[in-house]
Amino acid sequence: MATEQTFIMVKPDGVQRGLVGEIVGRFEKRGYQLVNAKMVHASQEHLEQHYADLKGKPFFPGLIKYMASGPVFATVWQGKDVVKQGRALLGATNPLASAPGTIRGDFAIDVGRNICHGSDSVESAKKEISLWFGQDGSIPYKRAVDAWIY
Ligand code: FUP
Repeated sequence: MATEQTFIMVKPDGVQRGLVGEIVGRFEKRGYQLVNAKMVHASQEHLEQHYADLKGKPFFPGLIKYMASGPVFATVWQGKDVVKQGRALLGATNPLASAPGTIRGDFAIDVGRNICHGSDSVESAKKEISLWFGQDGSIPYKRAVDAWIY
């Protein structure tokens, strides 16, 4: 069975709007396995590391300020093709380009308040899981339901 993992984060607006359960539920119902989760009020330095690739973009200072404005809900998900399928569940970065039925397409209208983050590749998932969870990247456990999902 595939053990691919991705990092999915409910951003401060998603937490404030009470969308944690909705977002976690969509991944669970699809069949993906939650293998780690925590609430974090991240520092600016930590967020600058997370978004290091975007340093220099005009929206970078505003992005860091928004992400540091309140707690986020950081999660690790596991399952077949979860990086690509996780991005599909989230929808396009700009909610106005996100199809209805996706998380952003159902709950957001502004790119600067797009509710959630998902790793864009297996490589960045590894980096992000390590940045947010350190050594304890995931808590492996057997699910009886996998016999029906796979
Ligand atoms: P994503 O891979 O979907 O997280 O998208 P990016 O890495 O391109 O952007 C990261 C975050 O920057 C987005 F989630 C929202 C924010 N952003 C803006 O605020 N304005 C933009 O024009 C582009 C991105």
